[in-house]
Amino acid sequence: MPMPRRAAQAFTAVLLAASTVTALSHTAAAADTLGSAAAGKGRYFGTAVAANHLGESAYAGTLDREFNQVTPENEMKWDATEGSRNTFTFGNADQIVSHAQGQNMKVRGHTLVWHSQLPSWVSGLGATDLRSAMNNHITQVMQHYKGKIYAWDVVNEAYQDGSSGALRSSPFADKLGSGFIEEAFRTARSVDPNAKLCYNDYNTDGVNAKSNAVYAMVKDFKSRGVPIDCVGFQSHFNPASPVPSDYQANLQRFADLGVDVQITELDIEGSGTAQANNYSNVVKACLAVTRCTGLTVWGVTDKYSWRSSGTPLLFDSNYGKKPAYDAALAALGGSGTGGGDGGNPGGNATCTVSFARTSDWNDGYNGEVTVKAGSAPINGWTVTLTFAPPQKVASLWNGTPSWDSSGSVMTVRAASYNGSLAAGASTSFGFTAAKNGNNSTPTLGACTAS
Ligand code: 9MR
Repeated sequence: MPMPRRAAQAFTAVLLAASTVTALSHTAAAADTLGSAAAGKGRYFGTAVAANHLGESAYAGTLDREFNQVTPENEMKWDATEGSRNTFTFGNADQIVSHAQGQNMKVRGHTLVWHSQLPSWVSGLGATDLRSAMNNHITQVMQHYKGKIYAWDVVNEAYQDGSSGALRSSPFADKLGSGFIEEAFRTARSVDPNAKLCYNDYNTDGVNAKSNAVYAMVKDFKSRGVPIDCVGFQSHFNPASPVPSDYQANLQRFADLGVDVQITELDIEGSGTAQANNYSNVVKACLAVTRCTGLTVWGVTDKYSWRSSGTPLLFDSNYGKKPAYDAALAALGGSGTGGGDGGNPGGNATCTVSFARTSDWNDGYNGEVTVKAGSAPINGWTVTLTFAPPQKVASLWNGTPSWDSSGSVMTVRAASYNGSLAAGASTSFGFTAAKNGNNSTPTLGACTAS
């Protein structure tokens, strides 16, 4: 539900701004959840899910409201499903699948053949035994879920990082050779011909030696008729591993090989504007590639993220919508009711402002004004501050100031570089004021957006 206080604030801002706002084009009935907005673009928007959180009402409530696809985060992995040879355990994964079916969500099966979360009995096998164990695992697990899975990550993370372009060392590669991937896909097709069969990996999000190796494999599979339908790009991003500039181009070159592509484990460490812009860019990249059929974030909330300290997801640990959420929703063409303008009709370009005194000394102080876009992207903003005479602004940064004739009302427009904000994103400008004997705080006027 909308947050009444913020909605009211933003609505006031819209009323005040009405005469100066340039309305952006507005879809009459814009979708207001990630899943419905993505569906409007012919895509799904999903999340990784952990069975042990499904009993938490805020978790399940957010999941059911926002997402229309799930990937079990750990429950379908080899260690969870076949901890001892030929004894299969599906309880936790079944819980996720039945929850998803009840909500009409697609399920991505994750994952059949992976070097990690692999029970030690598998690593200990000789080649012949390993081959039959691998094929048996694929067969039993896929058989159990036949008809319920739209896509399987048949093989996960088979390639090395770095420049070698080689397969990573694993029991499968080391004992069966590179043919294990082809064999896994052929077995998978024979078990459930209706499931999409995907290869999934990380650090393959841009064009690099690793993605080139996967590309060569997919191209080879397509040319020889080895069954493969899709490639998953995990997209785990952080400052050391940012969204690559050729992300979209990389998705496109795989799509051009005749496979679907998906963003499968998206999370982007960070906060605020930077994180929001990154999410927006990733969503836009998928939408720009016709065969990019959907996106999955790697968890519902920062609270349970595998990288929780990097706050990489769309909902904070209290299930509040983050600027990244608003940005993702806006990029999908949706319109939010949470972090932005309260979903008011026609309220497209809106912003809100807040003020902080960031330092203070005898004769002066520094002020910082944070401008936050509402639930639609904005192209410009204007903020007014009224100073108590004889205070004077001595300098100002990250904005373009002008003064009224009295010299005490300052209007600040965006600088050339910080007027465009993704939905929910923020920026700030700062100034130094001379107190001239008056220590009061300036009065902050409404924010207007265009
Ligand atoms: O999110 C998963 C975390 O809970 C597990 O502890 C971890 C163990 O390997 O796996 C995480 O999920 C991984 C996914 O299955 C494959 N790509 C990388 C993901 C993050 O490590």
